[in-house]
Amino acid sequence: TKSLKETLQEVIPGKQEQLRKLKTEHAQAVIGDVKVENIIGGMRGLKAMLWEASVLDPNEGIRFHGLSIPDCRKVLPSAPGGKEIIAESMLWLLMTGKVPSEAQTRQLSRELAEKGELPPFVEKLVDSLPATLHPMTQLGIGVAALNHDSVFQAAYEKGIKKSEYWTYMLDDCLNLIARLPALAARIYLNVYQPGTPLPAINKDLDLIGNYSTLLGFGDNHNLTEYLRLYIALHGDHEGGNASAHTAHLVGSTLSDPYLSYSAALFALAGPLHGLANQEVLRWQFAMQEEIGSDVSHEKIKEYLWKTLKSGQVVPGYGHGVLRNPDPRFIALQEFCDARPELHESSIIQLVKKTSEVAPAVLKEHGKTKNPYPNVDATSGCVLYHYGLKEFKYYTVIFGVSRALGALTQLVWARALGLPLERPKSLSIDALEKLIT
Ligand code: CMX
Repeated sequence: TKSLKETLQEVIPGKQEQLRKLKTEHAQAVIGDVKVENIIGGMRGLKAMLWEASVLDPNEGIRFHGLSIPDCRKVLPSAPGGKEIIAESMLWLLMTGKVPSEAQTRQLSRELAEKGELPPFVEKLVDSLPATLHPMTQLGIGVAALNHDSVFQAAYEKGIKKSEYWTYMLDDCLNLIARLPALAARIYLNVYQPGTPLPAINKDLDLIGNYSTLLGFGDNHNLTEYLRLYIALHGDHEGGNASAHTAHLVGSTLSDPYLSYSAALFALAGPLHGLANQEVLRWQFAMQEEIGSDVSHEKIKEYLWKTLKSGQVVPGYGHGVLRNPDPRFIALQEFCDARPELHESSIIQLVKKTSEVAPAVLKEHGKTKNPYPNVDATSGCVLYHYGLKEFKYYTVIFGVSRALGALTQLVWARALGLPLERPKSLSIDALEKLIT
């Protein structure tokens, strides 16, 4: 059975050659214009980044190396006794472009479990943080501190060839992914169940099986399966989203993966990005409190208008690229539809009913280019139903997941020798001069 590193070693030369050809034969090819609206509009739509693992089509949604979410759910190995995609099989696909065998998936699970313990000084550091500090801030601090053991940084200091960068990057990336469950679970217990000891990592479990166990939900098979799916689906969403882009930008300075991903987490912690899943639950519960138990489409509509008229965004709706319902939203809805116990959940039903009403209201409101739900509209309510009720923690789970894609790209960026990212900025005066 070939390991992830061995498989990458085989795949990388072909990609390097593909890129070399592109550079030598087509470096001057024009693939788009830069408009003033791109510069003042958050670079929306500007094709300006290389990102290998996934491409987002505005209408169809995400594809990971060409595979749609339904394709992935069919072909990617799950955990023993489970049905959903797991982080390891998604990571393997993102990294190599290939579907791993069952044996390769298990081997990667074991490798990650063996690397999963936190250094004692990071445990102490995280334990010293106040429980009132937002869990995302705690996660970013913990991830940054893990750079103490960066093999890339140590090797760079000794002096290594550019062609070797990616191997050290890969070691760091796998170490970081392996340690995220223990770090994220420690934060959860410190904040919500102080004094509860963290169980040891089980070497026979997959990464998210362990995460669920460390959180205290090891016996909750439904939640564990949901976490597996959630984390696999949130793994990558091409390169331009704020968290992935941040990791890429910081990594382009040859900052190690810990520092790069820590920065990415602080981008994910914004309410227009990853924090939206926390916001959705807060907002849906406020809606439930206001409209009471008699939940009708009409009452939801009134509440939506109230939110919009007060100048706030409707969390969980709209997207920078997507122009249709998010296939990740659809996959999580399908997860709910397939489980009768979830049909009884008032919060899951409220989220579903809201998704039936909100697109028409947002269309009438007329501002957003995409009136449909994104993944954050539904990701939290299932966690809530299955007992993980602390919604300030939800973005941490997103943070455990997004490492899969953002760190994959760091490995590839170094394997492909991508340079320091440094776009040109202009002042308003300079922009005006260019126009006239
Ligand atoms: N509710 C109300 N207004 C919205 C809206 C929503 N859900 N989505 C977009 N708009 C508004 C924008 O605020 C903007 O208003 P202004 O012209 O006054 O600035 C206008 O519609 C046009 O925005 P857009 O081009 O359609 O969307 P953007 O690419 O600028 O922003 C996003 C995308 C996600 C930030 C935005 O849709 C939003 O704020 N959604 C709610 C928060 C959310 O769910 N974020 C999670 C996204 C997924 C993720 O990253 O996790």
